[in-house]
Amino acid sequence: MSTVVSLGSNLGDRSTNLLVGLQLLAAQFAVRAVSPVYETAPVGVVDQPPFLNCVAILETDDVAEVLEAAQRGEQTRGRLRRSRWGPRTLDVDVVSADGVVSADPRLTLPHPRAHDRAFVLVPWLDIDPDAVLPTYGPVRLLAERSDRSGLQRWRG
Ligand code: A4P
Ligand code: MG
Repeated sequence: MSTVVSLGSNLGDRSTNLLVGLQLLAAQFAVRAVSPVYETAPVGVVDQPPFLNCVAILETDDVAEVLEAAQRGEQTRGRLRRSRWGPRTLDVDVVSADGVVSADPRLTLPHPRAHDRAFVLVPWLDIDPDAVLPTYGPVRLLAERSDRSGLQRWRG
């Protein structure tokens, strides 16, 4: 099954954090696509440094394994869970897995906040222009409706 993951970092060496997160996922799953990296204004808790964000599409038989790998990746980058939505070295969220819809609190699918987050929708659209978010609809429409003002392509 095709699984979409979102990576974000706003502490430390942000681009290395994303790269290491991607490498850990690539060691376990076939990676179909990786989006460009965007620098994005923080959403939620706004008084924190800007993020680098990107999205990747992976192939897996078991989406729970992607969450486990994502959480291992977060630990590898020494993530400290200080506050919800607060600064982090690496956050890896599972955005969507084909048509799977699940309210399981350990792995809610699609991700409950992905549908209005430009930092997820815009890079996802870059690598899959026909993407659809189960329950919410075409990513192109969701991206158009989202607040894209805080996003810019990151040129390192
Ligand atoms: N969990 C349930 N469903 C999922 C899922 N689909 N993907 C559970 C990943 N995890 C999922 O996650 C808390 C629990 O959610 C885990 O135990 C997992 O089993 P967490 O990653 O430890 O906590 P968190 O990151 O603080 O919360 P969350 O919900 O991931 O935060 P958000 O909503 O992702 O917000 N602004 C910009 N510009 N860029 C960002 O990347 N990120 C956040 C984090 C806020 N603002 C941001 C960004
Ligand atoms: Mg998270």
